[in-house]
Amino acid sequence: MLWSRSPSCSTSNVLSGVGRSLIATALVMLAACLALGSAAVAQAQRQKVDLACRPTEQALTFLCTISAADPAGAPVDGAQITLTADMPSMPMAHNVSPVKAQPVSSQPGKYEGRLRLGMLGEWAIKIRFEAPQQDVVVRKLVFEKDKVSSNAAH
Ligand SMILES: [Cu+2]
Repeated sequence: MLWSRSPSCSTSNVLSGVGRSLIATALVMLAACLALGSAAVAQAQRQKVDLACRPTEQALTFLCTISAADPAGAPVDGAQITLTADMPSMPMAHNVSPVKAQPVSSQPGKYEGRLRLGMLGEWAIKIRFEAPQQDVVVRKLVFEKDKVSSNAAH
């Protein structure tokens, strides 16, 4: 019967030559679409992170405070945060020890850590969250002897 023969014929046609590469292309496009979709979701649900640093009595040592809020604006409790620092203008030149930020007592959603930088200037501070969800936020700040400011130009 024609009916019983046609499925195997069409399958081998699709899987051979041009047909196979079309399937591969379709799968790649499908994967790309799924990746874009999940990235958009992650963006929409992303927590809000602020960073402020100030000089301490110790030279080149700065106290950095992180404020973390969930997408609805509620303070993030129990966050595991590590701070690292690099100079954008001097890649790989410095090796600042990573610092675990500690919760600030009676200030929900606030964490702080002391960063010891190798020199003054513009640094990119990387705020890495291990919990409650994985996230990495980078903020550029200009560290001076007596103040720290954000560099809006960059
Ligand atoms: Cu430097």
